Amino acid sequence: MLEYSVLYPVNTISRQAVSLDGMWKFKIDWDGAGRREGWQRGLSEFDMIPVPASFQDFYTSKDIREFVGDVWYETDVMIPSAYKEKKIFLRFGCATHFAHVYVNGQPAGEHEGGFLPFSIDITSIAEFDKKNRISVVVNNELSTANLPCGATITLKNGKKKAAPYFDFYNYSGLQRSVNLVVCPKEYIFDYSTTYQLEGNNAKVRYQVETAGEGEVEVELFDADGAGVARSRGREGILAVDNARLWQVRDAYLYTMRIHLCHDGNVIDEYEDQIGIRTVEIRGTKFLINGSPVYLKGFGKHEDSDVAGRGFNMCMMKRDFELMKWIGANSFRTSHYPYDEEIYRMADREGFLILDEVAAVGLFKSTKNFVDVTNGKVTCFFSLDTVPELLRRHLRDIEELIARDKNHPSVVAWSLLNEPETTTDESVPYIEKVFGHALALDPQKRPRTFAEIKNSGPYVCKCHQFSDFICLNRYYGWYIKGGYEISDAFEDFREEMRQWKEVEPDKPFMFTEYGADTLAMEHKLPSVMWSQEYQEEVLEQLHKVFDSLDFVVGEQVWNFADFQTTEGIMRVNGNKKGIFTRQRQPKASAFLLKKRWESLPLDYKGEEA
Ligand code: CKX
Repeated sequence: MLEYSVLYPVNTISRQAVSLDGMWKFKIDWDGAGRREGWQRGLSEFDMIPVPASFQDFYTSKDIREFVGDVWYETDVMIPSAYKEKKIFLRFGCATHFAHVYVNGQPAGEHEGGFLPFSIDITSIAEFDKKNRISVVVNNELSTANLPCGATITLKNGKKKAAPYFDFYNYSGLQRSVNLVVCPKEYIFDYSTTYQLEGNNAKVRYQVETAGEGEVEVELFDADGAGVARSRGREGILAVDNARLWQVRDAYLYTMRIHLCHDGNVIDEYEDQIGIRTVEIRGTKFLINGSPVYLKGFGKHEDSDVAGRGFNMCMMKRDFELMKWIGANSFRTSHYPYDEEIYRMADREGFLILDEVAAVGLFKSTKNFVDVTNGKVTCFFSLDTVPELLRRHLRDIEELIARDKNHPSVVAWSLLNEPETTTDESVPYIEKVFGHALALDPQKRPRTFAEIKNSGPYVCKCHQFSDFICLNRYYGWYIKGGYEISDAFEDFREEMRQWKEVEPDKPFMFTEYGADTLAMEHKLPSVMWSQEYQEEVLEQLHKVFDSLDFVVGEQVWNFADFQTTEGIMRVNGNKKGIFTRQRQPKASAFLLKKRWESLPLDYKGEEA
């Protein structure tokens, strides 16, 4: 169990979430002097920047954009004496990638890993009826000892440079909301649910963890606010007659209200929305509520102009509208856990999420998008940083499942993206990762990882750990693009024939496929990078998917163009988006809309 509660911050009769979002003081620690000089005692000569946001794209200086090292943030918060008998936490939606937090100059806590929330108990150091200074030093250095993996190199001029082993920009900073969370001294720490469907009825099993003694009462309300079931105790069953299920693109949410009581008096109240649904893999089918579903959608990124990877509520809204317009029903949170608001929106809109931990770059290459296809072996799992990496990876999985386990939209865990799996050393590592997720998830959701071309059917030593197989395949792009495309598709069919031999009883999904395309580029007949070529690649690949009954999902790469490290293979970013970075459609958006609107939800589901 985590040492802090990661429950989403809510306001109830007993709890308050005070947003600390806004303009924060900001200072780049060019020479790494801040910790030594004690900048937590108050920043001087600072700038002001918005939180949440990545800091990189506000500035016109390349040195700031490319800065690697410590950056400092500071704000203050008035804590009234009315909170004296309460527990007071600082809750960060994330800090990318390492954070040390100080309150009034005193060390308050720290966190490793850049994409998950953490809470720091500041009850004993808070000063009442005064402004409390919150200082955070955030470090964005990459290494193979932390997720996502990469290196930090030093240039001849002494400046550091990020060398990611992954294909997205190393945006960093306080990229998600920060809250002061105030709750009673004895409080609800966590809860979880599992579901069992019985005809028209459902059993919702729950578990509540509390910090402190007291009795627990749980009540379930329907969408109109009418009470439908109640129970007492830290564990129990809520019996729901005529349960309305959470269905794909037809979400129904119940409100779960938890009370922690002393002698009949409510000490703490927590409220959340849950969806009643089951997830199961049976044979080669992926089932929601016992019925086969076909997943259509995207690998995405949290990425937008100016805010970078900072949570952008307007973009989130636009993205969901576009996904509905195009007929998608799912997405993968490639390549890291996204902001909590995105999962809440998916819960409401009925989207299926493959929830990915930030385990990307477990293949030692700064051009991994090429090397993961050409058979290169980097012996990643022989690196001496791997034990430390595994510790952090397991911890990230724990934090991910603690945060996301109650979202009906989360239907699978994606535990790695494109790791090297052809060496013996990869096996115990990946086995531990999979075992950990299974042990921690109360709902025992299916687990998977996204496999690269190098991890082919006869050479991958780890596919057996996946409950369903996810493939990232670029036939027609990294593999035999252009006029060779016909060979590419023959090779593709052959690879899938081999996969069926190796994994005959599992469903397969394509979690990446596509082609880079410049939104302004048209060419007849097509050439690579033109809009016409992207359409051709997708059309051909879809034909192969359609011919394979064990392929039960397609998530094209990528939803939108996104920022990457600069290089000769990237035109100011990765351009495989179906939409531009500004969220306007390329020609292939219309092709996908036509296809996805015509595919029934239970496509290929017949014999399940
Ligand atoms: N997959 C051959 C991981 C993504 C990249 C994508 C690409 C690669 C392809 C691997 O993060 O963006 O190169 O477009």
